[in-house]
Amino acid sequence: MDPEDDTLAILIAPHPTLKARARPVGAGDGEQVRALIPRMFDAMYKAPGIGLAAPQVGVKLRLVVIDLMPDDARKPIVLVNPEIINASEELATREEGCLSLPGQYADVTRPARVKVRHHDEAGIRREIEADGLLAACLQHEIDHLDGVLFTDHLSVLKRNMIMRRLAKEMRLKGK
Ligand code: GNR
Ligand code: NI
Repeated sequence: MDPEDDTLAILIAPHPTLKARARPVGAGDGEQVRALIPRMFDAMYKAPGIGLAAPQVGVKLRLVVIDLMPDDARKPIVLVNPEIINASEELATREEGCLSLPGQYADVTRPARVKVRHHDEAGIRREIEADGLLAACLQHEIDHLDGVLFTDHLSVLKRNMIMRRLAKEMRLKGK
């Protein structure tokens, strides 16, 4: 709409970058990562969504931003090179959506609790232990870094149904 809008565009499936494995952020990536983080939060809040992985904005780096906005207050989390170091045997099922599959939702089953090791925006090594929505969101975002979408956790039948419906809806919207 606005030709001056510099909001990062979010890639929509099927796009090859969404299927690619992202590479770890390294020492030489500091400048790009520092510039990207506020723009990723901006695109995520505008969408709106609760998480965004760099490959969704066309950057094949292992970088994620998350904000569940508890009580409508911003609580931004930056994850550089996140790794799941523990996942519970207990599973949980919840409805997921994805900004790269707009308008599509399905129940996804994943480990109920995870422990994630990462670096923050200052390069400090951190760990998060999560359950509930945050656990699902962390796994969903780390999947993006490995070229995996929530539809890859569904049956072939459900996945094909969603992919066809998305293609049709994008065609109708003229996107
Ligand atoms: O906004 C999002 N909501 C969501 C809901 C349940 C599980 C995961 C998510 S992440 C998603 C934003 C997104 O696509 N991140 O990659
Ligand atoms: Ni997503």
